[in-house]
Amino acid sequence: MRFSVSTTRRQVPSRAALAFFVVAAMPLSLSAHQTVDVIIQNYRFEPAEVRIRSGDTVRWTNQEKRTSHSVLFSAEQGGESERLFPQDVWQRRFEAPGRYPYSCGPHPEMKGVVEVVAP
Ligand SMILES: [Cu+2]
Repeated sequence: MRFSVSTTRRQVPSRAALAFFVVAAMPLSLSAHQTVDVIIQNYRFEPAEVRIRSGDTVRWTNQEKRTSHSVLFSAEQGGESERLFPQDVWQRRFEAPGRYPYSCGPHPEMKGVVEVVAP
């Protein structure tokens, strides 16, 4: 008895190779945007300066026991948040790269900066 064995090898990339190409082709812009926390406590923004990428969000949380604050940018850069009472949270997404200094409406001596860099 004779067997005739014929094997045809199709040139199909393996699953692993395909997965590699899919991952390698993903643009960096698909990476997830971040949310960065700033705590408000003892009449201070902490950290006072944050550096984020455009598209990221900054989230302020008032952790005072009884003092309310706000997050006040210049009118050209977005103006003021609502008043944040203890445990209130306010967040803002930043698109345009630049430097965004801010203060607290009721307490102008409280200062912070959001630095937004291109992704
Ligand atoms: Cu304040």
